[in-house]
Amino acid sequence: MRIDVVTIFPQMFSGPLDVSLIKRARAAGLAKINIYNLRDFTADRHQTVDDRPYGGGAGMIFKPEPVYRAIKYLSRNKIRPANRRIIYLSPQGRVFNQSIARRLAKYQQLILICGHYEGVDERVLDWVDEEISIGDYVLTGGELPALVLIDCVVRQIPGVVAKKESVQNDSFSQEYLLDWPQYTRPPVYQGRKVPAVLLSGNHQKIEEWRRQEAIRATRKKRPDLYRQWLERKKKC
Ligand code: 9WO
Repeated sequence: MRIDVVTIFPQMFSGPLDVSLIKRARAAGLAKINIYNLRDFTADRHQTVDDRPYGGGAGMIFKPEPVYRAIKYLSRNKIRPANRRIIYLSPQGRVFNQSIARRLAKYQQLILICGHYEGVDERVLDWVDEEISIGDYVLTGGELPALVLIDCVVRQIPGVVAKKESVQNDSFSQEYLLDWPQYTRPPVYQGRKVPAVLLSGNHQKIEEWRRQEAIRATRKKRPDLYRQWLERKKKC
């Protein structure tokens, strides 16, 4: 998979994409992530990316031309349009979740457009396949949401997370349950004991305990998810 990011702050991407799992996925060639500066797609001497909105009001918005040139440039490859997704990160988008991540992981190329200031000229959305939000809050730009999306999508690419079961066992992956409580050594810390079942060596008992605890945690911490889980269970 290839992920191309268009931003006016490329610096924001060095660091998060150069550590841990994402770093390994890139080194292994499983995820080819490239960051492009929107200013490189301008045609004027001052590399202007923004302008004042018609109708007045505070602030600036992205001009359409540089964004169009960036999209055109990044679409100049052998990938069929059906295998490419152009995404704009904004609070107006569909709220991101694990199933969107799983769907996006199947594309050959993602082009992520990061807005800034007060947004983009509405005509930019004509070239965008989907608008995605990572939650109901406003940030200074689409860069952090792009990083969230990349992190989540890349670990869905086969081979990125070492054990196949690790990705499948995650919260949300199979059936919208939260993680079960986890413990490591020491067996007693500050008077708090690790549940005996986990030390028992009885793997069937451990599996049953984990599932019950996952259900309990979901009901307590995320009643909204618990209701969804109950609904899905009824159907099966
Ligand atoms: C700022 C602003 C100021 C005055 C009047 C209207 C305004 N709209 C905005 C605004 O929404 N700015 C956005 C900043 C434009 C797109 C990039 N920015 C952004 C993306 N902020 N938050 C996101 C975002 C993206 C995905 N998920 C959550 C938040």
